[in-house]
Amino acid sequence: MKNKMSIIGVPMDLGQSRRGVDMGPSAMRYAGAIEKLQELQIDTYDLGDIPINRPDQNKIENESNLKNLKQVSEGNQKLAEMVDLEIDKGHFPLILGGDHSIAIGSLAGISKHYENLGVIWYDAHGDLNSSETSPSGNIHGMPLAASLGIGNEELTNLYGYAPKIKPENIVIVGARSLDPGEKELIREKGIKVFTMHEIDQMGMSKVMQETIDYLKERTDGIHLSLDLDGLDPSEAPGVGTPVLGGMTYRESHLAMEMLAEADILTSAEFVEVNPILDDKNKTATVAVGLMGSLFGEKLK
Ligand code: B3U
Ligand code: MN
Ligand code: MN
Repeated sequence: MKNKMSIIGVPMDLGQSRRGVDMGPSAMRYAGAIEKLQELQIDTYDLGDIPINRPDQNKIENESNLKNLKQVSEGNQKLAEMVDLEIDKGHFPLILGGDHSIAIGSLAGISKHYENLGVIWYDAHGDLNSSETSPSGNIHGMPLAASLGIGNEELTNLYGYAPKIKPENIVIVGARSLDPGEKELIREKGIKVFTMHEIDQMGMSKVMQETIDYLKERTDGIHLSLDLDGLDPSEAPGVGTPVLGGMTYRESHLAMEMLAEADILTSAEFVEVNPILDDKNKTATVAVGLMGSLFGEKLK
């Protein structure tokens, strides 16, 4: 991994309906994210938080069923530009969310630099909905589909190109809440998914080894998109859409340690930490602990 890391906070809560996830970057900073990275002798460049515009409550700007489409795309455009620039400098981008809609901007900025960007989507959800299949109109349920070029054009064509990624370069880990349209897309595109069923049956070690081997041979860069709701709500309660039966704290640390050892990541993001719904900043603290394992705590 590159030793220079740029940290970008994205206080975005407009991709879903519960307020508070905009405080995710603050919560992870407060839990010691930057200090943790510095302890690991990483050269950190903290770029602060991207300004996110609020929707004007007096104006109905939305013509589609997608909530806050304009503000979500504006925020993501800024994020894409910033990520692109940091990679140009040779830095590893670490993005702190914010709801998962920000992955649209992250991937838009990152993917410019790779022919075959791999993505590990660590999440209870598939985030593969489009405006047609979404049950909620929440854009945080759409970033993976948008990055594949599926859905509303303002999202799919963000940063002026589409698609950002290819279906065969994606691995979803921890899924246990998939909508019918998402299941259909997974089947149609042949997306590799390790649901909780596979994790229970095979064990996390084998799941991660297969994920690493699969992506290593076909990609030229790998982004980790880690949604804290991938973990079980008993261990990460501060998330907007908790789903029972998730990956444990221990399984998650093992997954991060295996990624550190394989040394394959070129960018990462931690999203959906909501301190308002949390128990004494437990979820942000778990996120920072996972960053420790991901960036080599056990190897140093
Ligand atoms: N699949 C549902 C729920 C959801 C997606 N991502 C989260 N929740 N965090 C949807 O609204 O698209
Ligand atoms: Mn998600
Ligand atoms: Mn999720």
